[in-house]
Amino acid sequence: MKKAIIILLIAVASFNASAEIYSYLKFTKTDGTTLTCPVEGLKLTYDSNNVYISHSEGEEEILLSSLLSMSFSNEKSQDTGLRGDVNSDGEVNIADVNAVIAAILSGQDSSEGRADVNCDREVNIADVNAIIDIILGN
Ligand SMILES: [Ca+2]
Ligand SMILES: [Ca+2]
Repeated sequence: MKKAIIILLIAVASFNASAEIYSYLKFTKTDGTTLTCPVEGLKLTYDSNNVYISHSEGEEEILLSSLLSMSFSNEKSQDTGLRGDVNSDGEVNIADVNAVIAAILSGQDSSEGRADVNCDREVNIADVNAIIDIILGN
């Protein structure tokens, strides 16, 4: 918890200087997922449990204890960094299973490789099983 607050204070302190150079602020969470927010109109507030991020495209909140690091970036990351998150919406659920099945049936993987969940360079039923295992927590 203390670490998260320190990271936050450093980020806020360096924010004004960096905001002129970078377009996005990237939050990395302890589960490996990332959240990328546009710097424009960005406002950070926090209480003892959460950091609240308000920006030009909406509002987010992250549990302080799940925040690993923050960094500035010039690219909006499309990859949520979450294994099995084929459609890049930040969650692994049935929609990702459907996305893999669609890739198998069409023979085309439009997910830039994310449909190959088990990383064997093929998109097939084994990847569907891999996502189901992730959903079930195996
Ligand atoms: Ca998903
Ligand atoms: Ca595969």
